[in-house]
Amino acid sequence: MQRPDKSILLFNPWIYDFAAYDFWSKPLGLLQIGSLLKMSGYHIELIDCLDRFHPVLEEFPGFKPAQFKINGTGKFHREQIEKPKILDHIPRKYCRYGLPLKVVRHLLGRINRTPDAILVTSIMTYWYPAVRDAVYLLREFFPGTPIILGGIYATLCPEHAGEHIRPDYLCVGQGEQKIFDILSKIAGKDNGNIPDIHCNETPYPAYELYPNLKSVALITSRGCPNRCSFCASKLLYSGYTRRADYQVVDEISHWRDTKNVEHFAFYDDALLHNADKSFKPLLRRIIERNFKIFLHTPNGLQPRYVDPEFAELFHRAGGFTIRLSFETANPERQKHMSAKVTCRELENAVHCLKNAGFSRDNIGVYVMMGLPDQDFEEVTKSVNFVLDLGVKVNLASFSPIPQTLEWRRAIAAGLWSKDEDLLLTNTSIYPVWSKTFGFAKVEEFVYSIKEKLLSLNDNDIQI
Ligand code: B12
Ligand code: SF4
Repeated sequence: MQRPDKSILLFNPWIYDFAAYDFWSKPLGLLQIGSLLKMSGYHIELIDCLDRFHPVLEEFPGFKPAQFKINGTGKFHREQIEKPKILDHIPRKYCRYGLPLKVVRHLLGRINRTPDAILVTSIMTYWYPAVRDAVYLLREFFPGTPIILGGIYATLCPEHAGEHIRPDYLCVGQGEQKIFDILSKIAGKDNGNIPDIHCNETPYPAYELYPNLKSVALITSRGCPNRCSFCASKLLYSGYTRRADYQVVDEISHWRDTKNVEHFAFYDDALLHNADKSFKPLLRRIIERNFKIFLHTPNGLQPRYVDPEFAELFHRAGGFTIRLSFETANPERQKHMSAKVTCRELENAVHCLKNAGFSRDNIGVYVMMGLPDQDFEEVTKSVNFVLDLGVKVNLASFSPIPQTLEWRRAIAAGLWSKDEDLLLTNTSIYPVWSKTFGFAKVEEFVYSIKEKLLSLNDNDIQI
């Protein structure tokens, strides 16, 4: 049954932060839900405040669609905004990253049909003020239209989201089924034709809604079999499921052919889990199709599963940017944090990747800093260990995500409290370390590392 009389607006809010950079960012969950709704007959529109390439920018003097970097990443537009009071002590600019406010107002004003419902997504928990402002704005333009909030923040902190965002409906967890229940409630009747979302024929995320699509975020699997102490993966999805290879390859082919997309970023939590039966066959299919594309793995790969066969297949398939999850060179911490990696395994992974043809510039290793009982020396040692392997370091600052093991540890150690404002979990302010050593001292340390990395021509530091 077609329902073109019913219209839905998908909305991806801005980022409010001290820093943000576009690593092929896409609101994948929102786009998946959008495509299911489209398949079931709704008219769908999208405003993605993080779309750097929106042609509407050309209509505004002084703004231009972003420049395109060779690897598909780049800077967001940004406007300085008032810092929330609780972050007043941080001597840095706080900004709205993404499309300028007046451009978003213009896009909203251009919608000539009041939506029947608005779907808003949310990503980092500490970006909630941007979600709140987006909801205010949407209410100003479409008073009376129900607003449904979902996503990672909504799932990890539902009470907080209910209180601070006040959506009309809140979706906690996976949204594919729940959205139809919510829309039924709104319509006051059974929604009828819910598409079969268990089969492997789920529609591709609604990327066709982007007027100028440069990169696509893909997932081949959902969930993670590991249980790292700092990670929220299990809280977001406790199972582990995979898509069929052919479906992923067909999706790549579809966006390559219809939208000329060359950059594909995998958003999987555990891309290499059971790789012999999953990701390797997928790479073989990609190689057979000879797509001429660039593949990126911004989420760290587990070094243990990087073997010569994977490295070679990935290189031949178009592998371009690789991130490896290491976190620390401290063997004790490796054991109790995740038991997912050892120093030897990282060495081996780097060796395989270099042998397959990947250069230093393509390989980045995540080193974590700011954990509750971690000191500067451990981080320095870990950074040096990675640099000695001749690859790049990506510093990742620890954020105590509510309900994770590391969050509990921080509370038990008296370094954190249950009721801490989510804004203080922002990675840019080194949440736990700032409390232990003071922000200024931590920043000094981080800058010393940054300078060291820059002196090695490392221009891709993520902090
Ligand atoms: C891909 C990813 C990234 C990408 C970018 C993601 C993006 N969109 O911009 C990269 C690699 C760049 C990244 C970076 C970081 N990330 Co990250 N990332 C993820 C990851 C693995 C997947 C997110 C995703 O897209 N999933 C797939 C989609 C399909 O799922 P989904 O969005 O949840 O959507 C479903 C539901 O939520 C719901 N839904 C979603 N929206 C809506 C809307 C409505 C209306 C409804 C009804 C339903 C609904 O339905 C969808 C389908 O079922 C998550 C972990 C995870 N498992 O989610 C971490 C995660 C979000 N990242 C996290 C962190 C900490 C980071 C970093 C800060 C790490 C660091 N220290 O440097 C950085 C910084 C980010 C930044 N400044 O941009 C944390 C979040 C912590 C927090 N406090 O919120 C997570 C949860 C991982 C973790 N450690 O536990 N990340
Ligand atoms: S391997 Fe990655 S996704 Fe899985 S639990 Fe550890 S950090 Fe989270």
